Amino acid sequence: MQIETITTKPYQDQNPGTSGLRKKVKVFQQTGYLENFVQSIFDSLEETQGKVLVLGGDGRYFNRVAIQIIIKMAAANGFEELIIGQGGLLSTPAASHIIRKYQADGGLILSASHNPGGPDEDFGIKYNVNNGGPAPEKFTQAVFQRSQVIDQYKTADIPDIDLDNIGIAQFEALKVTIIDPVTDYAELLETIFDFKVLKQSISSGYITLLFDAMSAITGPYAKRILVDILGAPADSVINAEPLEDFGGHHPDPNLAHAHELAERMFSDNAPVFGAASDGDGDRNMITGSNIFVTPSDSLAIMAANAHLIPAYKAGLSGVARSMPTSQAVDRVAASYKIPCYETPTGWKFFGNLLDAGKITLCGEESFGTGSTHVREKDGLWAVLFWLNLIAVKRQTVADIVQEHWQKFGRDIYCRHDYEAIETPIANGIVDHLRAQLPTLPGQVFGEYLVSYADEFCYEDSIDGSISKNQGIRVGFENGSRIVFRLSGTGTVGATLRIYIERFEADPEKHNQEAQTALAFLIELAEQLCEVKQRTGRSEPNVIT
Ligand code: G16
Repeated sequence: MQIETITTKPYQDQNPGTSGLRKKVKVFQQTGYLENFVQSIFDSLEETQGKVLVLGGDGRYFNRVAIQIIIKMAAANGFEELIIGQGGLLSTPAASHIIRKYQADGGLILSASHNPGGPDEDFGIKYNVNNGGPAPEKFTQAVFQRSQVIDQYKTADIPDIDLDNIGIAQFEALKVTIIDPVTDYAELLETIFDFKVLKQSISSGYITLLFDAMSAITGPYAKRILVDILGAPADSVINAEPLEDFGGHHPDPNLAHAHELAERMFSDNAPVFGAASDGDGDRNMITGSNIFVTPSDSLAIMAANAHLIPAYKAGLSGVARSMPTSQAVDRVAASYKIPCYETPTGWKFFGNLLDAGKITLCGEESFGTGSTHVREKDGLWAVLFWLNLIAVKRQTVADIVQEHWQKFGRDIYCRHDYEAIETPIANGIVDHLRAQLPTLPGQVFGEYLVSYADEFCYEDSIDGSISKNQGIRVGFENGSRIVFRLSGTGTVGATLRIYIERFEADPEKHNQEAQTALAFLIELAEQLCEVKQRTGRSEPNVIT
């Protein structure tokens, strides 16, 4: 094979965010843009010669084009084998599993997750390391630095690969293996959950369910696992065909974007269980008949009941949550006397704790939960976890939630997002908050006494690495919190996220609507950051 070295000019904006590089498709289509970033990744690896790389994406627009480019570059950079999902498809958790199962050296996952897809929308790419998880910050920073000075990339003159047929092709030293994207992952889930009980509960009609794949990657996975293997009726999975533009929707599993599911779940004849996943299959939204379970509560409930799931019956070594996630799981950990870790936003921060066996379960407010089984959050895993709980507890989703609140109290929680703010305005908001940090402690707002105000800085207990500026926290003496952060996953301007929580021990007050129960803290948060004055907005774009 002939290898060409192409001269290129660096782009200055290839700084990976919370989860890889996410930009508009048109940005990725610029001459050499994708190639520069991929070569920067390859250049930042210790070795590419003779290595094995997993490759796949969520099927969004530009996925197939990008895969062909990457195959040629991988060949030129000396990789020995590429393992690619049929059609170029792999969900993020499946990619993580395949890296681990086949002991690959790493993987490139092509996705912009829950961001919309299409020629005018978003694309993304990230590198996962050999534990199956997202590369740590040290690596992503090295890639960014390399991308700022890169002046050439390598590509090989091999023909486009047929991505649609399972099998092995050899191009001189490069082996290209096209695999079924679902089989390995489905087998993994079968080792975790009680498929016999699940089949019985579904076939007997005890569990009725609805899964919204949001025209994204989980369609084929959900059809195989929920319908073909577990026996749910075919119409239990909606929007099951992955589309390059997700049918024009945001593949974001929340009540606003999964509206078809939401309408069915909040109707008179709602199924027992409803869920949705996102573009690349790592997020999950859990609902039951006429109830929505917040991701923070879902994590806490999973932790409290994990011993009922076959893979976790020996108990959990520990749990972790991202800093802005509610403290509900902390209460479970305290009650079970297991450690609870608080990490910055970004799944990559859980990797070391999972690898070291310090935690078994972890999760985030951003609709992500996962465990030691892979090194990514996992949407369908969370769905099966809940189905397994319903099947063995013989309770509805609402009853499971109520029982949990009775036992542990309720952390009433919400997040307000102000999207696409002009970057200087968003930075001004953060600077304004930062300036108040020294004087906030000791101040009283209504019944809330500020006990601390700081900027979250994380020291990884395994490798000692330090991550600064991970969000501004205002904590109150009664355990309530307000957290402010700028998102690291948006592609237009800046997104301000405001996270608000308050603990309610009194069961009489557990069924309050969150926005009402948190109204005082929401207003206080808005005043502290001056978001409305500074942006001219009257309300957030999304409330979750
Ligand atoms: C990614 C990360 C998550 C993070 C989420 C939101 O998820 O993997 O850890 O919580 O982004 O991040 P941010 O608040 O910075 O936008 P995904 O599903 O988008 O890959």
